[in-house]
Amino acid sequence: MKAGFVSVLGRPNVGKSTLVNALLSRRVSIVSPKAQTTRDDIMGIYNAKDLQIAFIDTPGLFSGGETLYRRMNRSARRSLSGVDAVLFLIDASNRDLENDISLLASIKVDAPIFIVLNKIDLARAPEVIEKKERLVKSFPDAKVIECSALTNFGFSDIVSSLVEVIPEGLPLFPEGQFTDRDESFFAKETIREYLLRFLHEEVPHEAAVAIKHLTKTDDGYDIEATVYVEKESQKAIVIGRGGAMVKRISMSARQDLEKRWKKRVNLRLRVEVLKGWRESPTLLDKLGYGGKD
Ligand SMILES: Nc1nc2c(ncn2[C@@H]2O[C@H](COP(=O)(O)OP(=O)(O)OP(=O)(O)O)[C@@H](O)[C@H]2O)c(=O)[nH]1
Ligand SMILES: [Mg+2]
Repeated sequence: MKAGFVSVLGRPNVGKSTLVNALLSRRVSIVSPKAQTTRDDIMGIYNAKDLQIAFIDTPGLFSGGETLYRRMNRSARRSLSGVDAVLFLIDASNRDLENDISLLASIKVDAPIFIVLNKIDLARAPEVIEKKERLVKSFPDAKVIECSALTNFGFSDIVSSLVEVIPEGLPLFPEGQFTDRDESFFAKETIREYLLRFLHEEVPHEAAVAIKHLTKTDDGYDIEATVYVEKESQKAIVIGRGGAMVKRISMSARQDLEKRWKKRVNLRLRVEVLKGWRESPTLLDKLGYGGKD
């Protein structure tokens, strides 16, 4: 039996969460077309015959000014401690390879790094060849794997490469466990997923979700949650005309959670202004983002 931890790193929007979900055939992490979707490390535990891999999906690495973004970066870099391997994802369809290269060069880790050229379905062959040549020049020891998290292309290559470096050992988690996160986390992230889906860039990026109360009832869950935004104008947008938008978000999140848990869910969603939450270490602690500075 082999068992180990693998950190999944890369710039925002390269497909880290999509890849972890697809490898597990399960939605552990939220996905959206917008950058900075993932804000916390989240584990997706992959089980196969004689093999267990705990993938750590991380927030996209980038240099943003706010305390929230510094904490997201730190959370991603922290995931590297004690890992057996790193999957460093690059968007194969993106022209901006030099940014990925300098980011990868800045990663200090005592474990093998596999470069995964994701979104290969969107890239043209000559583009892929050129990118691979450039990567091999910069990182002669790293293996480059072509992949499409959307079509499951390259997955056997990823798993067999990891198997070579993951140590022999007992399972790290019981077989039925597929994540390290609890129901409150999934409720919070599901609400964020619909904020990201239904609203323009600025609003979901400046919004946080807190689960105020989650209890198990006879037939399901009773949840009370608050969406915090930075400004009154954003509050009005999230609520929508006559409450239409907040209703749409809470109904979609409720149906999604009911499907996930196969239980009835009662969800009450409020919207409040919490000015400066992305800059305040105390508020970030309260909202569960990223530990101490
Ligand atoms: N065409 C294509 N799209 C992909 C692929 N992988 C991911 N995507 C899309 O890319 C977008 C971003 O995917 P995510 O999985 O949220 O990316 P991420 O790296 O986790 O992003 P952050 O959490 O913001 O750092 C989504 O719209 C995905 O559907 C792929 O292999 N091919
Ligand atoms: Mg993500």
